[in-house]
Amino acid sequence: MTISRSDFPPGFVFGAATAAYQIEGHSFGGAGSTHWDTFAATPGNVVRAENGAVACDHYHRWEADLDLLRDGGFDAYRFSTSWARVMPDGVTVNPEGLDFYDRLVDGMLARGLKPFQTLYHWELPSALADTGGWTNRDTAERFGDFTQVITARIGDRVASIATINEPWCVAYLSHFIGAHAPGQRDIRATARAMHHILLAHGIAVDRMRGMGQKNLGIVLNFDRALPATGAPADQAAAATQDAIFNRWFIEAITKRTYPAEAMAGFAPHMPAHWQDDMTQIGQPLDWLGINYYTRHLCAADPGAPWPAIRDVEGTLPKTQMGWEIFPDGLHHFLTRMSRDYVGDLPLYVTENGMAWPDLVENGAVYDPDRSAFIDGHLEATRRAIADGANVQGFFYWSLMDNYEWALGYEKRFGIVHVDFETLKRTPKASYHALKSALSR
Ligand code: IFM
Repeated sequence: MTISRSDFPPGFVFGAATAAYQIEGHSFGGAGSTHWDTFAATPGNVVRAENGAVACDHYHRWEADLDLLRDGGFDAYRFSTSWARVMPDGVTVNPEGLDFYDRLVDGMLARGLKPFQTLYHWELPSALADTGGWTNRDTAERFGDFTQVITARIGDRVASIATINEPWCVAYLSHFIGAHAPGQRDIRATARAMHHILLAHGIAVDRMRGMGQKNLGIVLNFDRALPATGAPADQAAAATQDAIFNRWFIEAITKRTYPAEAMAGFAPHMPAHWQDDMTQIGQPLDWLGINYYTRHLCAADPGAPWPAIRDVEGTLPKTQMGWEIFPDGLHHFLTRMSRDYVGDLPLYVTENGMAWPDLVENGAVYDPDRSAFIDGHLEATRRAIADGANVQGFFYWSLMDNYEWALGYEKRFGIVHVDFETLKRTPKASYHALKSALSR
């Protein structure tokens, strides 16, 4: 890698990220059923019907996993605390679950790692899915209760807390496209989830501020939406895609409005009196997390129902996910967020990474494409800082290969390889490259 720690301002935080359901092993420690367990058990939803029952067995191997972060020279670890582990039925507290996160946070501190916590990274307790999940306003209140319980236990030791990871995935990918749990394809359910997930964010922030908690943020995912051609219809398609994906959540939080291009579809399906929630949703944040992976080329799809957008395949090199590699998009969103929405508020790149079909050969994993990917995106981050964005950290997704949701265990994002038969960890060449970059 050409870039190094010394290319960034003093105090810039380098970390790696994971999420509870993707690594812990959900069959351990008294965790309750989640909508991902039932989604995965339904034929056709997940590759080989794989689920997070064992995942990387991080629940038992967390100490060695934290050692990898410390030994790699990282400053921080972005992890999530599973609602269904802490409250298996969404309401009743499981002391074993709280104890696990207590140990984990102490383990980070003992290794000099700053704990960056995320409260919701998608494992909704099944009992709450039964009552409508994110289409039901009450789920947002229950999320506030969970927030208070986990914060009372570990809030004194975490460096920062994000409420929700990638609300677009929670709402649109899961209720409109149907690719993630609960696998709905319904515009009314989507409009409600798009609003209630933001309400959950607002309620959680309120509850934590009431407890005196500091350093609160949210993690949004962004995807550069570009018109496939210069035709006005394709430009309009890209603008609609941008409104649904990139503007909906940040504009609710910073401007207390929803973009007109997205309301063109959702307005008739919004929950009653949604406007009354916008003050609670739009309260000040301490930081904003940006997850960025790729771009999409959008074309109009005349005659199709709203949003009438068709994806056009791009020609840039792609990762194992089929996602084009486009570091410029990261620079775009970092500078755009500062300029158009949050000014000087601290920004973190909370996820960025690539999947590749890595193999262990002679005990090592050679993944030069990943090192180049990280180099390119760190360079884009450095440029955004030079252009005035207040970026304070970068987290690689992911520390280790894990459960890639509907794509099962096939897509490998880690800088540490996991053999899903033996659960053996093998740091890849990119782990060593990043370690070397962080030491310079
Ligand atoms: O694995 C996911 C993660 O859970 C959320 N952000 C994107 C990653 C890669 O798809």
